[in-house]
Amino acid sequence: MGNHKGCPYQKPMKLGLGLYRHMLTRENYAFARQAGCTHVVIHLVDYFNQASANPRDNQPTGGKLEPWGEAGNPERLWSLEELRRIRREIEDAGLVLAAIENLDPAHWHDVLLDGPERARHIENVKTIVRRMGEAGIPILGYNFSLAGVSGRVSGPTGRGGAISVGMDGPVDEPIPNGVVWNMVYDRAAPSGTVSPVTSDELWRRLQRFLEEVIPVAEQAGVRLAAHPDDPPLPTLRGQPRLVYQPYLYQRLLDLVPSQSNALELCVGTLAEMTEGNIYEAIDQYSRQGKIAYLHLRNVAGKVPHYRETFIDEGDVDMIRVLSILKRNAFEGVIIPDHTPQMSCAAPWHAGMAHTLGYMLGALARIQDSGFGIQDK
Ligand SMILES: [Mn+2]
Repeated sequence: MGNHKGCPYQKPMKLGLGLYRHMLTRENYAFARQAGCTHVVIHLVDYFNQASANPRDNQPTGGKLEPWGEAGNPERLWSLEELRRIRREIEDAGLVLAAIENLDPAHWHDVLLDGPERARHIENVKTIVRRMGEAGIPILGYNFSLAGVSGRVSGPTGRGGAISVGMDGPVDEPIPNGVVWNMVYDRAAPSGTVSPVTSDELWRRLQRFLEEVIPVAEQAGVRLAAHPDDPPLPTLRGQPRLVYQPYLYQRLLDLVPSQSNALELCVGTLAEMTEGNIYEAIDQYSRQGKIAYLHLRNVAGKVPHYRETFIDEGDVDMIRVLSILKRNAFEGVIIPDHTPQMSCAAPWHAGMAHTLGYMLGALARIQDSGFGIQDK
């Protein structure tokens, strides 16, 4: 980390690609390399499991209120052997495995819900963190959220009629029992809905989680990286949200100060927030060396009315974002978050290739020009 502003020996930022579980194939690793990536971030949760409303060629969308899909096997944690195998396959393809993004609700739902299996679920998270350390995977992205990514709408709202997602006002339907963070973890749950909790209670759950897991992460050489609440509303489906304004990231960091308590900073989600300033937020958190890795996407509007856009349009000046990161000596991985779907046989891949090409150009401009050092 360190804070060597303008140091001529500063390492460049790294370009990566996020791949969903069903995309962990040699073909997609080759695609990442061809598009100029050196790193990948992988998802091991299958968001698309048993979900007809959630096509595999798009980011996980679901319906406005329907969950993405079914959570994994609660009895089967990701094994050390599996983690090592995936890392080896990625390295054989000439790439570096930078991070695993997201925990499976099957393994930790009662940490989020403070349910009867909490003690076992905290041990699950610790076990996963230890195994990641042993497998040499340095970052675990997570999202401490009950409602997750609900309430978005999908339609041809992108440039040229590209299918994109956004929000058309808040959604207040409560979460059904057996569902948390967009996924069904118990098909047989009794009917009814998850009782609302207070914001203070949810912050206490997060604090307890960090106090128990961060020491294990420090020992394992793994950084936990928190994604903000997307969409960033103060409440969603009757439940509180944690990081729905830029300053709330600092509250999360200050709960347990540690190099292992870090951020999966999502530029799109921060830009959707109603307060603060995206550039000041990126400066604040990159200056502290707290960004483990970064999601990059553009957006037009703010909650509860916004649309995800292509990277080269929308409200956020990406060159300015990258300049701030360079100035603060950010040496981590940047991945495209999601993009609108392009009209062709491979809508997801085309959107990613477009974004990665833009980012290569932007990074070349930043690296060569000394732009970041001058941008005060
Ligand atoms: Mn994101």
